[in-house]
Amino acid sequence: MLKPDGKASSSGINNGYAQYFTFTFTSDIDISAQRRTIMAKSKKTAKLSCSNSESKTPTVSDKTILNTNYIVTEQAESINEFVSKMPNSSDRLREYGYDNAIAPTAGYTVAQKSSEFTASTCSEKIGTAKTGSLAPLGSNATISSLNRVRVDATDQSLTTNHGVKVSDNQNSLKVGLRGPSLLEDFILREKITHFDHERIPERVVHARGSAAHGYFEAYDSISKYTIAAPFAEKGKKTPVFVRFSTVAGERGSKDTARDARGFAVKFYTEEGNWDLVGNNIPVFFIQDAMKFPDLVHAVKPEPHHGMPQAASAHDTFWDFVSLMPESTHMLMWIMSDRAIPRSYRMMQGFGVHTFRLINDQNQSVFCKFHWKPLLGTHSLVWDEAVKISGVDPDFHRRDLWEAIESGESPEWELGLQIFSEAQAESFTFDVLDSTKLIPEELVPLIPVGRMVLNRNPDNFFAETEQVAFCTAHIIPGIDFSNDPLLAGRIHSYIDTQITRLGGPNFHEIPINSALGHVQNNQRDGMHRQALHRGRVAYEPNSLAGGCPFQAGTAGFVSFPEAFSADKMRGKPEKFSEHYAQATLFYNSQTAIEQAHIASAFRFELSKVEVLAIRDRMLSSLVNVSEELAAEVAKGLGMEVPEAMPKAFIELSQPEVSISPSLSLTALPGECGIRSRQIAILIEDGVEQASLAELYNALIEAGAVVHFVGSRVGMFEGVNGEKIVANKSMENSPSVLFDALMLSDGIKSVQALASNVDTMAFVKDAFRHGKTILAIGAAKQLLEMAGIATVNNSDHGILMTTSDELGEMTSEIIDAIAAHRHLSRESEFVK
Ligand code: HDE
Repeated sequence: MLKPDGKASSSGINNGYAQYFTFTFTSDIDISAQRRTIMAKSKKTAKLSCSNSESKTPTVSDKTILNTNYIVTEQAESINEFVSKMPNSSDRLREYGYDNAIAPTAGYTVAQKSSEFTASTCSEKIGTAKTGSLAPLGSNATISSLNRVRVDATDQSLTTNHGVKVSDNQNSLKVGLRGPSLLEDFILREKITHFDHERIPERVVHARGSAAHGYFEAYDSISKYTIAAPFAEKGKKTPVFVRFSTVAGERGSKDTARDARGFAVKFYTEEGNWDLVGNNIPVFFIQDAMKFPDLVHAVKPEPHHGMPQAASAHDTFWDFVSLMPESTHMLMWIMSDRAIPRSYRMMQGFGVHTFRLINDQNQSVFCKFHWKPLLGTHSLVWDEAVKISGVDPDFHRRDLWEAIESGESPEWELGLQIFSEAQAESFTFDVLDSTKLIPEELVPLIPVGRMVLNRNPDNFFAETEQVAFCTAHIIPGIDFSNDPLLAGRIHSYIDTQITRLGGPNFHEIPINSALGHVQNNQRDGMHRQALHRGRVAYEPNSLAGGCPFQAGTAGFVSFPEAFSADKMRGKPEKFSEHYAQATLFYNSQTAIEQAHIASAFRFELSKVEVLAIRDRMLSSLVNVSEELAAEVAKGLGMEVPEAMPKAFIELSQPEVSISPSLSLTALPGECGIRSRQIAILIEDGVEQASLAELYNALIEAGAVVHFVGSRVGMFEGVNGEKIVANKSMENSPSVLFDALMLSDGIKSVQALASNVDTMAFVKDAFRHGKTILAIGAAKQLLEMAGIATVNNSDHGILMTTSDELGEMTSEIIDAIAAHRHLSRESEFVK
């Protein structure tokens, strides 16, 4: 304790207030009570010093202080009584042995009689507009709904960050109207300083992304397999936040790059946040986390010149993967149309790794997670993806945003592949190898619920950018497998957020905070928001009644997996087989999908400058399919090389040789043409009656219909009707639409025919396999584009007259719902 002269007493307490006093303690009061006494006295003194002159120093004989001392002494006795209810560390006595390890006991805790026992300060009941009043015991205001941080400026004036109203937001402070600006302009400086620091480091991978809120709804309880909260009962809804992303590109890169897509789901459960951080592809390039930095360095822009952006078509990527045969299976997926999705809403999602599910008997099964989109799985074609990246680099972001804004909530079904350890042992591949999938024919999917995304974020930065997914975020009922790739991820995500979000308190950023319950003894760090009450930040404690106490079996208990092995670096033998599933994938594709894979390899390898790398990659492809290798070699003007030597010659026969579910065509979707973007080309003189009929039929079927003109604005129908084009061929070329309708009207068709943009529009729509309808005179536009108008067996080329249009509407809708008519593509894909 400090004496008024500032010298420390033997008790060693120095709380900054004590120096105003000279007093002594009776020896039977413990240290905590002494501290409270000091603080209580200081409180009183503060009041005194406000109302009395500086020279009036209070003394022990002061009646008021004695009175305070009396109250606190009484309180100290209560605290002593409270603390003495934990006479020993009984928890510690129980924490040994196997039984406790698999079923830890809950921590010992003592109920509090009074809130004062655990207060930081005796003055906590003194409330101001800033301090507020005493928070309910056990509460944590940094969690719960985002409402606690929503900000709305309606009817509000401008202020600085510190709440000072800003009179003039146009001019900096100057000497006179033409004089120098002044350093004292704290308003200008605050504004510019904040602006200077607006950017945070982007994600090392998956920097480019878009996200939305929604919910997961369980079809039924699956308590037989897991106690995980989202699956607890039929109809249970769990809030989710989902971020889709590309992998290689930087934050401002194009959406339609050839790439895997991230599919990360944060479930806000009452048992804590569960992040299922997956991709739209069920396998990965590498088997061990040790290789991830190498992979990412290889695919990112080459370090000497920083090119190319958001593209794998360059030497370093193919150099690396051609030397890593384990990546071959993933390469097949990446070169397939899966890597150029039509929409985030039309992608499957996969947890990739094998996880464990744990039930209330502590029994475990293995599990793989699959998301299936209700809209079906659909992709762009490569030429279209390339063109979209110029016309609208935000194509996927816009698509997701606009669909949700218009009430078209995308939906996915969650399916689980559940299998036992014994089954896993029997497979020809290792379930801990992330370059392998489990064919659905081998372990079928069990549908367990659906996910609906129905709300866009309020603020891109605060939510989409600051959301921090971590594979380490799991909840009771779910556990990791020993996949060595997963192990690295469990470390990586938390680590990366510390840099990206500026410290260890990123869990307090509103989008990341849990909904239900967060209490622990972690403290401080950059940007800390929680204002912890009390002086206890350790466990065990008796001063806070043992709180927060360990939850025992009510908390997360790791599955007790038995091990007996040598410590070593290495891979299991089954990991050495790299080609069987690459072949399975290739053989399970339709002919057109196979042709696209060959084209993609051809394109990518044609961008590789070092011929030896092309050759090495071809030699690896020979092991997948000689036909594929030959097709790619032909496209590169090369000979097919010898097959790359395999690590293991003796292979067991794979369980499945064809898996239809691996083709995009396996999921055509259940939504018809809902949310499909349809262009109707118009010009002055358009035949308005049939146009209106078509428009109404398409809108009724749920499509989004746009009138597209040579320019935006008003056009006049053949009978003087007014039609507004909301898009022009210049600002919205054909690649942005799913189907093209060419309207009737001789004058309109002639105007379109004389416009160079029209032919580009029609030819691209044709080339990209889209449904094209020509009404009446518009048939001429097809002919001009070289599209057969007689004996055309293409189901996506439709012709009718204005009078007969009504009879064709269902055929039109079916043709658009087919997504693409790729049979016409044969002339382009080879
Ligand atoms: Fe990631 N990954 N990853 N990853 N990953 C990141 O975390 C990492 C892997 C995936 O929308 C980073 O917050 C390692 C597989 C998604 O915010 C980083 C390894 C799969 C997202 C990271 C992998 C993924 C990330 C970068 C190999 C599919 C975006 C920023 C051991 C199952 C999440 C960040 C979002 C993001 C590390 C492999 C999916 C650096 C070390 C396999 C969807 O922590």
